[in-house]
Order: sequence, then structure tokens, then C-alpha cells
Amino acid sequence: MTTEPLNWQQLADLTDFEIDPVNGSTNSQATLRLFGQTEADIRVTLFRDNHAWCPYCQKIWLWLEEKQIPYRIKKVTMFCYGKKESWYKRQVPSGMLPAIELDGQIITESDDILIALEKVFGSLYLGMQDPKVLPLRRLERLLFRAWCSWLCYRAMFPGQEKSNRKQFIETVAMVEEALATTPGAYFLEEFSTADVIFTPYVERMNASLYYYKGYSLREENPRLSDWFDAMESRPTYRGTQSDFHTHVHDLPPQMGGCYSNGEPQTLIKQERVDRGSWFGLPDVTYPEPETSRAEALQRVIKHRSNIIKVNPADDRLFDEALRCALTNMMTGETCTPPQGSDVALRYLRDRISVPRDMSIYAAKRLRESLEKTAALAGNRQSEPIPVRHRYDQNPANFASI
Ligand SMILES: N[C@@H](CCC(=O)N[C@@H](CS)C(=O)NCC(=O)O)C(=O)O
Repeated sequence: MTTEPLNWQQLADLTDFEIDPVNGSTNSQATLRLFGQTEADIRVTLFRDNHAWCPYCQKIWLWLEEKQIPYRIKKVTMFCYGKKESWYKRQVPSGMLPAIELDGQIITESDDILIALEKVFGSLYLGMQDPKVLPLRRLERLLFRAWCSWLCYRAMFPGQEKSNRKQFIETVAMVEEALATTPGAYFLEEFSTADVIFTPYVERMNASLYYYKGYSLREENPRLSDWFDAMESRPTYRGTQSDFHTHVHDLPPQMGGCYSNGEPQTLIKQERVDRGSWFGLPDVTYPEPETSRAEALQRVIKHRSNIIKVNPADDRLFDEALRCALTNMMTGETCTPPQGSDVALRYLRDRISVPRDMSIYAAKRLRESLEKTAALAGNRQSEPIPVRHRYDQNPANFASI
């Protein structure tokens, strides 16, 4: 028994999901954050990427959110997604992100930005140059290098893959040791700058090593597992948190390639990240919020004309197929999409970006319904996600992101 797809109005009636981007909890849509203060209090503008993906931007974003400093956000295109805005190149000729404007002065380099922000607004427990933070910053860079060596270079001689893995795991053991020196889950006695520094790449390591190497950082290391759980208890982190699918397909063009070890366990994990089920993956462990479906629906409705326009399928065919998937997501009823729409539905399934488009659980719900609905039309996959660039995600096509 299958149901007819709801029309857009009927779908809109099923969601009252709303956030307050300015004063509510951390979100990727805001262009202004006030934390109850006024625009006159603003001294900082953060320039970050449109995709809420750049790791160095996440560092600054998280810090500002934790400190509740009022700020503006200006979103800039990263080279691998499209054309860099000329207004930004006038301010930062290299085009690199992040940058801030603090009291009229442009500052680049994420560490320098944090140091400058600390001078004006105070540190997050202990600061960047504190003797307790400095060794942790060095450890984070050591871990970063061990990760890059393992993930981003094709093994050139026998045993290289194994020795890179060993090197990474030995460095992770040092991180476990550092985390074990404090009674709580964080790197220092309290949540601090050190946690902010580790967040972006540890999140990307968790995703990429699971997918390309079959190694589950979060599940295989008890202290890091507790640390992730503690991070997820913070609304600031939840608002910036991405998922496995987004990371593993955003990383290759940024890192110059990510190399799978091709082992059977790895291929099983890859299949799961790409084709589901997305629930239960170790990219998130806090319970799913009740609003996840309503959120996904609201976000699709808001951008539906662009979502339909960029899809390679015929607009009318995809419009109906998309409404089928959304009907299924909201009602649980099976809704058979038009013939030939499997590719179109999977094209969207593969291009939901977290947290840019929606939060982690909303994306899982939407992907699940897109896949379930696509499977009723056929088993064809959409064109592969490019690995040298992500022009398929060019923000120019989504002017109001
Ligand atoms: N050392 C810099 C690194 C910043 C960086 O590598 N930014 C990348 C994005 S993650 C970038 O802006 N690349 C240019 C682009 O992709 O447009 C920092 O800490 O801020």
C-alpha cells in the first residue's frame, strides 16, 4: 500500500521548526550572533567558509560561541567549491580562511586570531600561551602530522601502510595519556582553549580513518571516547559538529587526496557511510532530538527551488520524487516515486552537508528517507562525488545559504 506524495503546502504544515539564529544556540545559518547583547556591542567579524567546513574556522567559531562574544559572520567561498569573492581578496589577498576583523584590524592565521581575541576578551580557562596549553598544542600538531602521513599519501613500499598506522596509533596513545592526567573528560581541569584546538582535526580524523582505513578512533580509545561525549554535551560543539558523510567527501580536495587501505572491514564501513544506515555510526552518540525530521523538512522547503534546480534530473520528476521522500520521512508511509528518479534522489542524498544544511540527526533522517524512496525506483547510483574539487556544491547556486 503506497500513499500519494503530499504537496508543498501540506508538507509545510507538518513543520514548525524554527531557530533563533542570532540569540539561540550555535548554528551554521547565522550571519549575526548577539548572545542577548546589541549590534552596538560588536567588535568582531568572523570570515569563514560558506560550508561551515574549514577546520581552522571551526576553531575560531567554537571559541567565540563559548565566550559568547557578539560577532558578525561573513561567508566566503573556498577555492575547491567555486570562485573566491573579490571583496574578500581585497581584504585578505591570499584568500585564506579564517580571518577576523577586530576593532577594524584584519587578523589571519587561526592561532594568531585566538591570541588576539584572548588579549581583548580574556582566555577560555587557560590561554594559548599558557605553559599547560603549549605542550597540548604541540601534541595536536604531532597527531595532525601522523594522521596526514597515514591518510593522505599512497603507500609506496610494502609495509608503509602498516608503519603509518602504527605511528598514528602511538601518537593517539600520547593523547590518551594526556587526557588521563585530568579527572574530567577534557584536556585540562576545565573545558578550555586546548579542547577547542583539538576539536576540528580530531573530528575529521574520526570520520576519515573510519571510512578510509576502517579504524574507529572514537570507539577504540576510551579517553577520546569520553572526550567526544563531553564535547557533545555542549550546544556550542553540537552546532558546529559535522558528520562522517560530509567530512569524508569534503576532505579529499582539501587534503590533496585521501587513500583507502581497501581492506574488507574498511569497504564495509565505506558502504555504510555512503549508503546507510547512517544511524549508529560513531559520528554522534547523544540521543536524537525529537525535532530532527521537522528540521530536515524545514531546511529542504526553504531551499527547495535551488535543490531542484541543481539536481541533474528533470525538475518536475525530481519535485515529485523529493515530495515522496519527504512524505515518507514525515508520515512513515511508503510513497513510490516516479520511474527513473532513483539517481536524482541519490544525488541529493550524497550532497547534504552537515552542519551547513542541517544538524547531524536531521541529515541522517533525510538521507534515510531519500535512500528508502530511491530504492523503490531502482538501484542506480548518482554520478560519483568529485575528489579533486567540489564544484557540485558551489555556494553560488544557493545564494541564500
Ligand atoms: N595556518 C592557517 C591555515 C588556514 C587554512 O589552511 N585555510 C584553508 C581552509 S581549511 C583555506 O583558507 N584555504 C583556501 C581556500 O580553500 O579557499 C590557519 O591556521 O588559519
